[in-house]
Amino acid sequence: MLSVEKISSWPIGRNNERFLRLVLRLRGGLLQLPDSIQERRKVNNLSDTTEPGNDSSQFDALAKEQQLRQESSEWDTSKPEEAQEGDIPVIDLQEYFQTGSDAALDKVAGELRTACEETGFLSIIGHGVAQSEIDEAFAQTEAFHASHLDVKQQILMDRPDWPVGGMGYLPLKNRKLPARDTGNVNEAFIIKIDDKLTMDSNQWPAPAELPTFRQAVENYANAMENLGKRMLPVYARALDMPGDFFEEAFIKPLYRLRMTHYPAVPRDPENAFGISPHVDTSFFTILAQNQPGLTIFSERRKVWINAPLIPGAFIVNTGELLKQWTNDRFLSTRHFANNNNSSISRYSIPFFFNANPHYKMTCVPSCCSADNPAKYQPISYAESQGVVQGE
Ligand SMILES: O=C(O)CCC(=O)C(=O)O
Ligand SMILES: [Fe+2]
Repeated sequence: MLSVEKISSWPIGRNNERFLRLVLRLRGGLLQLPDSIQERRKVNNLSDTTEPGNDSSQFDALAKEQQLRQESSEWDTSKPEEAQEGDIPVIDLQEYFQTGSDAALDKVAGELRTACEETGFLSIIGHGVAQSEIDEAFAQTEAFHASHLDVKQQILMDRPDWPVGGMGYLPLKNRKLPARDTGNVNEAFIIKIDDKLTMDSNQWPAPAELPTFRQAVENYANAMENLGKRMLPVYARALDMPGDFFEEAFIKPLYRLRMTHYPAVPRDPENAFGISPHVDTSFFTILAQNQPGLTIFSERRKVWINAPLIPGAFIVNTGELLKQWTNDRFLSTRHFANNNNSSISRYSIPFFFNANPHYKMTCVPSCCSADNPAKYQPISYAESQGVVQGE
């Protein structure tokens, strides 16, 4: 396991002063994140679209993150229970995807509405992504993490000589994504795409080491983007809106694909989590997992429940972006993960799907009224969740 000394020897600052500050904060067990919104925007490659007089300038993303972080430290996660039937609804998309019929759309939209209002998590089957493509993504995730540490360190996330932050290799016991006092006992490879960032903007491992990696990751990311877009009419109809309601916002969506390894280690004395309790900042997240290990909070039963593994299914959860867009109608549910199996590595591949970073979200009309006014001013992902990146 990596010590703070080891971490502090990495060249993660953009200049000496900033680097020193980071090391000092690390040693103090504080956030490993830039101080100001401006620095966070730079690291996350987001332009500052906040204009004087724009109401969204009043949204304080760092304050929101700190609030979420504070709340998460108060959650009692000590007694998770096994999930009961119906805790995480299973939605079959096959008929709608195959026929495209209005009746099939209405049926899945009704199921999705209930799931998003009551649970915030669901499983999808009949999604059309070939099992061979999912298996290949896991094989590549495993191969990447099995490669020598030097291969991974060459593409270290936020290294000073790579222009865009938040992509590449995130080491074990990282205190980022989400930022917490105890490091997250996972390592990850992350790509990020948006209206300006392409596959070439990302950091890739040397082809000599992993020759088929990049193509397989691109294929899987494209399959997820395609699936995400095909699901948008279901979300629109679930909110009593026309099927194409979200289309314009997702012409150039921002997404992140994260290939995570949870090593087989005993729960550590600091009580660190595989990934600490958090909510996602996404519109929605599509998660594939090879072993159980995800635990979510059931708002209905007010208990933490262990999510079962359904072979071939994806778990989908609403993030903060969609929660805010729907005036808090759709839940963004807290969750964490551990590797509960002490002898086998766990791998998971979440795909975080967001709108175009600069698309202004105005409260979905069916979610606000004179009696239920909009709680949030029109705001874009870049101005709000993009700075937080808490997933
Ligand atoms: O690995 C998992 O099951 C969940 C991962 C997760 O919550 C995340 O990366 O945001
Ligand atoms: Fe998450």
